[in-house]
Amino acid sequence: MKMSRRNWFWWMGAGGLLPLALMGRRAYAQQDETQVSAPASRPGVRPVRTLNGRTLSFRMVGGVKEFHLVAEEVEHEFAPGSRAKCWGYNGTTPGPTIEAVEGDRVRILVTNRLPEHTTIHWHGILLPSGMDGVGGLSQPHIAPGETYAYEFTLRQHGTHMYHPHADEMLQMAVGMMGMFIVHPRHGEAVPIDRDYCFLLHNWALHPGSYRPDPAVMQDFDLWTFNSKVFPAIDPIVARTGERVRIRIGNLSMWNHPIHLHGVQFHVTGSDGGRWPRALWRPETTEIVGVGQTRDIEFVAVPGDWALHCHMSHHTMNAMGHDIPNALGVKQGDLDAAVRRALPGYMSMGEGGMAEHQEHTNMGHMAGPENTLPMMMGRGPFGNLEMGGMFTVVKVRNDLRREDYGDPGWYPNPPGTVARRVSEAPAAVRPDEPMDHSKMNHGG
Ligand SMILES: [Cu+2]
Repeated sequence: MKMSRRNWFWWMGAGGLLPLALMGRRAYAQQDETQVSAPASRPGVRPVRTLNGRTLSFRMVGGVKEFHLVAEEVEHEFAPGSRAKCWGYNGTTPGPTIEAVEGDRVRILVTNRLPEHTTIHWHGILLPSGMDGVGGLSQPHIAPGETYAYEFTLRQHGTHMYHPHADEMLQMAVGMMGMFIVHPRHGEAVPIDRDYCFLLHNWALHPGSYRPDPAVMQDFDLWTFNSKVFPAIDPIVARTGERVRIRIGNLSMWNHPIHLHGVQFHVTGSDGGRWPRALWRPETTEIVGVGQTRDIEFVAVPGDWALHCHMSHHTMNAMGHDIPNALGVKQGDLDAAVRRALPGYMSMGEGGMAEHQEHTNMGHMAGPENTLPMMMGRGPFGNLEMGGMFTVVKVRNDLRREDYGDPGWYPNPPGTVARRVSEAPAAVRPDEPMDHSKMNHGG
């Protein structure tokens, strides 16, 4: 790799000739833009694409791939309109994805710039006990200001994760996690054209607050793919006929049934690596349990296809869970009466909750500071009424191989969109009890 003046500075720093403490975040950013991870250059190995994120760069030191993670506080945006002080690595939550190849010797330097001690556990990776990162059990904690080195040889491939094993409840609740992808040494028997990865997480960022609350166990405000909520989550883009893999890890507090429209995918792997073909199974929803990873694969078919958690509250942004049920309640001029005491008050949901997005889109409901509306996103046909763990798999016939840009909305072929046939409810007859004896069973 070529040596520019900028990464010379980085090299000298990492080599110990300059104190690590002198290196600002800019040094890491430069490191990432001047070095490209090697997996791309191996035949049969396609680098992963971290949704809304990036892969961590490394340098070769005497045959060892050396990575450097800095645990630190980060300014994070879940979507425009919702920011928080979180903790993460190298400036982001989740931290950058570590990518390597089975058989690699890796050294991972971990610098602690947090106000308390930390460690990193390499979740699912086979390694010596003393490299496992459980503070107090496998190693001393990494005190603020200290740098530790982890070093091991990768003896497996698969979709793995990393996270602290020190004050774990708090440190994970505020965003400390990342993915660790190990590619098979001899490439993939069934080649992958596009390989995506993201982590599932949940956050208690109470309306009007700026620090995720680590004490919450169930009623979270934000449900994220790679610490982003819809509509700020990148689309998953592919060309018709390409084989797509999506690697999903879960370090949240809930199990998430992840559902993909448009195809039957195969569940093909986990942190146990890519499974033998006999174990692949067709599904359209796969539960990714807490602490698990799952790989799903499919051949892309053209369209705009929703990919989301099927827990319907997990595709909403901040919402109250203790609200009275207004469905079917005639509210009359109640609102006006309440507004005399509470300016701006608006009750919701007499005929359903979809009106929520109408009100927030039009600015009728300002909502608390630093809080996203419960429902967001606009598609070609109107409001999506979604938030949280939702994105769109966009498959097009005419995409270039290396194009990952958002291609816009799907141009449906004529005659393939559900259509209105009547505006008058009485004009359409509901169904009647069926006489099964008259059914034609074809023989
Ligand atoms: Cu979920």
